[in-house]
Amino acid sequence: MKVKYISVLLMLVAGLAGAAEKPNVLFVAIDDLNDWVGCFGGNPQVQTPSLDKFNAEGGMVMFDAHASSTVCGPSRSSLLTGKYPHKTGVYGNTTNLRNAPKAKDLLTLPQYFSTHGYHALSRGKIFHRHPWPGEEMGDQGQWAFDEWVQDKGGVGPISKERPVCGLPAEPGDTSYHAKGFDWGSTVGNDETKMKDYITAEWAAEQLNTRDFEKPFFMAIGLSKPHLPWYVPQKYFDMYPLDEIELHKTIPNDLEDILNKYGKPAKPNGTWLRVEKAGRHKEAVRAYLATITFLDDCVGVLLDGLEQSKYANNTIVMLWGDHGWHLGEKQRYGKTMLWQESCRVPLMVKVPGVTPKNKRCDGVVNLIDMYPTLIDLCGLPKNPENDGRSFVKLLHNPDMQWNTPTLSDYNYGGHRIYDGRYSYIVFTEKGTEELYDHQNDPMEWHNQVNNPEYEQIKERLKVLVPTQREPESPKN
Ligand SMILES: [Ca+2]
Ligand SMILES: [Ca+2]
Repeated sequence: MKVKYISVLLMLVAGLAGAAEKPNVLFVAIDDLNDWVGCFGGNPQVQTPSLDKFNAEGGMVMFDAHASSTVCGPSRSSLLTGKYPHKTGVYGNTTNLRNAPKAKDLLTLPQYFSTHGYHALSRGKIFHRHPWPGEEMGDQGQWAFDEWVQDKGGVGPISKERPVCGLPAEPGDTSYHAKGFDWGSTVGNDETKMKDYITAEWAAEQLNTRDFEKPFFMAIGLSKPHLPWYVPQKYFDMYPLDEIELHKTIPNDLEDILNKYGKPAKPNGTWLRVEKAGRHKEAVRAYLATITFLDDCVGVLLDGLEQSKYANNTIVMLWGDHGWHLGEKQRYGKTMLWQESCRVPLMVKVPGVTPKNKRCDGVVNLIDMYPTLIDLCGLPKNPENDGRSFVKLLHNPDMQWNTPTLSDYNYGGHRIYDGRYSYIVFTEKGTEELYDHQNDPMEWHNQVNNPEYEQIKERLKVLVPTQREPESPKN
């Protein structure tokens, strides 16, 4: 009896010790941030001291990371369920994973942590928001967390005119960009009143005032640099307009491309009206200003972690949900399968593992975050995960890691990328593109009809999914 009692006691102690050893996770989503981050080098003008400091302190730059889909809803649904859009039918912003027969019963990442001994808490945009019966604020993924806090705050722009920037949409344009593509300075010049700042402060306060009984999975969503680009004037002042340099583009870039309907590719409407008004520098400046505001919020959050008792046992995974075009391929926005839409900033800090000031060139995908995090935390594998853990790469960031990765967009749109070549196909009309990033990083020259690239095309083409789930019901 006594022996049995002691062994039970030992098991309990061992169990507690095991729980104490589990690392915490700080999972940080940033909405619509492309590679315009100092340590990613996407735009040498950008000022992102907090993200650069994070890199200097062990937040490794995952330089070749890609989204599983190139717009908020499906990107987030996919990385949070661990399943590609072509397997769940969650293709667009108007499809909620909770209505999708192939997605609704999957355990999302926060739920997986919660069912494996973690306290899952969140504030800010992690899931895409959808209307939902009985939920006044809509379905924001509240159900996926043990503790969920509605974000709040925000200050409007000084001008009551819309658009503030004075760049009206073309008549008949009903797209989101018709009203949403806008910029201007906010009332009060005070970043601390902005929603993302308040969200970051909230997170820092939790980390510095609470004794979590369980290891935590804290998901923090920051909403900038998503449109509209309304931030305090001081951020605009950091980027004198006459010093703004535009990305180099070539005028006939679209001439070698057919779009998903099999028609010649065209510039998007937003680009055309900025072009017509001659205001590209202002648009670029507004995005830069909004990034630097966002970076200040990241600083509040990460300094908060650094000052807390959780600094040395918390894994940080920070990611943008897809890229953003600012003039490349004559577009503003996302939703394409080109590099500027697919590639994302991803940074990972595993205390004691990831080196300081390090850039890793392995090819990874946001859908890999789910299996990587559960692997890092010693949780059992989830057989439903489409992605693959890159824990080995985190331990050996210079190893070769270029298994081709997939990005989906809409029904039938796929891109296969292996670190050098990208192959894009829209299966409905069979239109294809192929780019060689070694000599063409901006994807200016479509090589799909070049016989020299035939074998490469065939190698990547066989990796395109052949089974596609129909689009799941709209909200
Ligand atoms: Ca987004
Ligand atoms: Ca071209």
